[in-house]
Amino acid sequence: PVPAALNFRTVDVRGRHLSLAELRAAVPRAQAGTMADAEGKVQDIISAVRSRGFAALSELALAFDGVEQTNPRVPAEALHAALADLDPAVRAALEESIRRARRFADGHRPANVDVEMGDGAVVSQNWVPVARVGLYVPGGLAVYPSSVVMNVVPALAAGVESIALASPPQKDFDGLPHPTILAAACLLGIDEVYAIGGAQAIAAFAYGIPARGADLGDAAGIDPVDVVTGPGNIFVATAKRLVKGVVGIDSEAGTTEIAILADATAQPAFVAADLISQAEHDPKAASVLITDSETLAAAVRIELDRQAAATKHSARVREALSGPQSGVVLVNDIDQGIAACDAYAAEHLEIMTADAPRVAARIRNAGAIFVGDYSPVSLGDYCAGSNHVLPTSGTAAFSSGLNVTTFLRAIQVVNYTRSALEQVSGHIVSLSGAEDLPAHGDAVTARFAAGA
Ligand code: HSO
Ligand code: ZN
Repeated sequence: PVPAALNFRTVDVRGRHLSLAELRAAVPRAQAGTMADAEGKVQDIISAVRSRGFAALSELALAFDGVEQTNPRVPAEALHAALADLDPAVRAALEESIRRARRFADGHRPANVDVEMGDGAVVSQNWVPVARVGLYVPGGLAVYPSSVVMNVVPALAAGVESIALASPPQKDFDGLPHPTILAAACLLGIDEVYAIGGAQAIAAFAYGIPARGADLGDAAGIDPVDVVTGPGNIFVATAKRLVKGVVGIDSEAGTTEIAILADATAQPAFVAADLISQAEHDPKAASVLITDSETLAAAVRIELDRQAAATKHSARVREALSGPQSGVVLVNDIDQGIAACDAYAAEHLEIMTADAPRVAARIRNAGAIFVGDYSPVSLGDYCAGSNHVLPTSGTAAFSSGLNVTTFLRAIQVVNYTRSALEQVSGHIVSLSGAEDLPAHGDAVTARFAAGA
């Protein structure tokens, strides 16, 4: 039977001048409250993991993953065996992906600076890696060895010394994460890998898990980390939001989104294929087309119906495209299109317009931008060199995708000589007086008092 046409909805903002707030309200978006709904459940999981450690982890592995688990640590032999068994074509692809990600990471590591503020007055900014990180690799409807690359490569390039990785236990693989994930970890030299999924993995990393004694079957503990990164579903994104402050996080990289800004010059088949490629991740994934061309919108609809019916994960794709989070936004012109893109702040934004680089340069809010007909999101997902762990649900307006600086802190170092301090001492005394904090000024004048 031919499935009914997709319910890919239309939002028409043409002929109206909408403010940023109005545009934000108009663009397709998952129903508000989705994250709030998850929050209660996720908080319970975090509390259980904090208070009962390994015992809670094994209960959650049984409940969520259907796996009996006593110790989530993946044995080194399993990592090596997975790499030995890896399909050579997948290995070659991972190696190329790693090479490009490394090259890009090395290219954007920020340089330390020493700035001379005056004679004998130096202020430096040094980028220092955090000591330990916990990287999360999802494994629900799909398995994500590519996310191993995206998490690990920038952490290594930043100089992080201790790297732990978690991914959900799989019933079909003896309760270990998927073998391709283990192989990718092994390829990158990561040996601390845990079979822990979802919010419980984020909690285990944030708070650590105490070692278990011989009475309960020895297990080394999990040390808490400084930063947790990685993409995931709504539960993972919510868990990251809840532990933020206890640890650093990259961004809320939740259910995936693609927006495409296209005009009449775009290829409808490419546009549809790219919208479908991200809808394939999750029935809640968002695929949004923003265009000033009704003709293109109509042609894309035809392509979507055709391609969505034929694709492997048709049911999931159709659900994602028919949800309130997906649809086409009809705009007056490219200027209003750019405003709509900024209001939406997509995780991934493709530009398929005339003079795409110029249009791309005008975008302010996006996790990553893909320019022209030959830079699809799936290139970035696997092999561009860019990162695919990116801010979702509008958080691209204030946060960045995973990159080397995610794992670095900028430490400012102040080094003034006696005479350099003396030069500004009067100003310090004035300001300390103005703030009624005279001891601040005294700390300076004490150094220049007779006999000092
Ligand atoms: N598009 C996803 C990443 C991914 N796609 C991994 C395929 N594998 C979120 O950026
Ligand atoms: Zn993807």
